[in-house]
Amino acid sequence: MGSGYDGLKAEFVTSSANPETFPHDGLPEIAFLGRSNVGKSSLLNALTRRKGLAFTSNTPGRTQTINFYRIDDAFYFVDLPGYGYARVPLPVARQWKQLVEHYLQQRENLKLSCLILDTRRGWMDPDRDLRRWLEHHGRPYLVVATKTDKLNRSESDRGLRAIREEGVEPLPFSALTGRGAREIWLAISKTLH
Ligand SMILES: Nc1nc2c(ncn2[C@@H]2O[C@H](COP(=O)(O)OP(=O)(O)OP(=O)(O)O)[C@@H](O)[C@H]2O)c(=O)[nH]1
Ligand SMILES: [Mg+2]
Repeated sequence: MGSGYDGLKAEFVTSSANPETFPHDGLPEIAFLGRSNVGKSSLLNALTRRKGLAFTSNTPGRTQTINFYRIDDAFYFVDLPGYGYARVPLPVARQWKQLVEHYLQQRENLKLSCLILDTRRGWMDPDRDLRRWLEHHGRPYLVVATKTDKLNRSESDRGLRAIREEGVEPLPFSALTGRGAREIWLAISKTLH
């Protein structure tokens, strides 16, 4: 799909609702996790500087499958469906849980999860559950506080402080301005090397 940012190659590989169709070339994976509509796909697009790579939308719960994007033929960005969208019918929610839990529990290639929070909202119960779950399963993660552009300086400081108060240092980010992309790349690179 061509190259762009610093010669970075980013290509959509597959959209999967079934572990049997996950890629099996063994490349390491970085997953993007968070509530529905929090900005997972936008983060992925901002990091690769490909606006239309991962599908973004105003309709929460748009991404229902696990989407794999191969970066530089070296690793995958994995866009996971969001949680906490109340209007998703129960069987769909169950299916989500099964699919995502399977991925997070079984996937050996998974090296790092980016747990994304909305800086305006901070930790919500499903985020806390997911964090506990990742810790319980010994999965490394980093916390990204997104949409900082929607807040002024003091509001965003307050939001970041509230996130920090629960014991993790968030990486502030904005898909709109690109704030924080460098720091997130740095954390990802450390994991991959
Ligand atoms: N202002 C601003 N808007 C953002 C930012 N990140 C995401 N958005 C907007 O928030 C909405 C949801 O973004 P997505 O990236 O589709 O969110 P998602 O987490 O992938 O959503 P699902 O796949 O439905 O779970 C879109 O309208 C984005 O344009 C950001 O940093 N700043
Ligand atoms: Mg999405």
